[in-house]
Amino acid sequence: MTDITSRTEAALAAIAAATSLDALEAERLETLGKKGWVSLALKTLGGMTPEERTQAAPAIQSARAAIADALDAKKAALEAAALEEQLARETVDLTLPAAAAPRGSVHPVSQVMDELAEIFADLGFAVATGPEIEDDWHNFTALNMDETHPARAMHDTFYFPDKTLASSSEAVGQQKTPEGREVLLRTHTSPVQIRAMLDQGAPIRIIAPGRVYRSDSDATHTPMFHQVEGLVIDKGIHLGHLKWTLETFFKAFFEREDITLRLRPSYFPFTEPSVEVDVGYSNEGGRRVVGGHGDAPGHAWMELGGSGMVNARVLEFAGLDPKEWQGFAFGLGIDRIAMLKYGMNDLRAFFDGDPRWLAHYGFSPFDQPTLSAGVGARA
Ligand code: FA5
Repeated sequence: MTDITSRTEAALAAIAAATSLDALEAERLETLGKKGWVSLALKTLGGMTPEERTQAAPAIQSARAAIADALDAKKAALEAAALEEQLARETVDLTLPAAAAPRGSVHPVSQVMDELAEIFADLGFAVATGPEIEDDWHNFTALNMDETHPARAMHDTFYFPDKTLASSSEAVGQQKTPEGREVLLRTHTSPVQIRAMLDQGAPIRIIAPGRVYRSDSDATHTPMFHQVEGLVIDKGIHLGHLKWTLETFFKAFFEREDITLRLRPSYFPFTEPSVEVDVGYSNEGGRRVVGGHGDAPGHAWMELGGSGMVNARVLEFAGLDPKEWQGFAFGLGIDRIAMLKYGMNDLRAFFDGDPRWLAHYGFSPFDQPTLSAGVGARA
């Protein structure tokens, strides 16, 4: 009994003095291990008479419990101290300069979007956004394309099937908004015109860059691509304002003064009159280079987007009085103007995620476009 008490005290002192997990494990084996003295003492209980056992057992069991508790507590303390020490050793000094050059690069589409926003901000345009999952009212109806309008079919729209209506024998239904409008992926950025007019009223001066979707794929068409919408609503707005705005934008964007635009009569249900915007270019060493008059020798015209005066019916759909307010709108393909500025020839490579392509055509994250430093500056 005295022997057990003194051995327990010695074991508890050794546990308290242990300075490493290895020393603690040695003490565990010495006491509670298979051949440890506590385990051996417990085994002797089997050979005792019931009276002897009643007398001896409590001391051995309480020695085992005290040693086991002390081992657990010391183990937790040693582990916590080891973690503290590791955390102190592994601190990172964030004030040190980066050891390696930045690995990622900014995608040309993101760079061109920043360039657009910079140039249009200088012309007093704010950036507006709208949802990519749209409804057919904003994407078509309010833009003067009712349900039977042939232009709806031309947009190769992705609709959302309504799985809740589908059964094995039934055709899959169309997902609808609570107002009964069909849900779709927007086919152009023009629905942002409607949202901006309904939200802000007039006057308005916005651009709306973003992703759009059409079931379409070849070297100059991808199922997801980017457009930038422009919308100006004010009093006394006419086509001259549209032409000046586009010319000023393209001169700043391509960083050339000799940009010549041709406005070609066209048709969009949401603009009247409608014009397509062509720019003069020449071929230099197999590369299209913007600039000059498209009818000049060695030159041609290239289409960059659609535009026109906002149709009076669209103003009415968006709650504005066409007798009081007029406006112009345009929609440009961002990927196409990026191809033209930075010399890529296949649009599909934009979305392959190939690091070699990104390393070649991408931009440094530190190369922020600014008008003073040049919107197309490469680091
Ligand atoms: C439109 O989408 C009209 N919403 C533009 C508009 C806005 C007109 C405001 C008038 C007023 P369009 O379908 O032509 O128009 O597309 C405009 C531009 O998007 C095209 O000139 C082209 O540059 C680009 N584009 C069209 N389809 C694709 C595609 N699949 N892949 C890449 N770019 C495309």
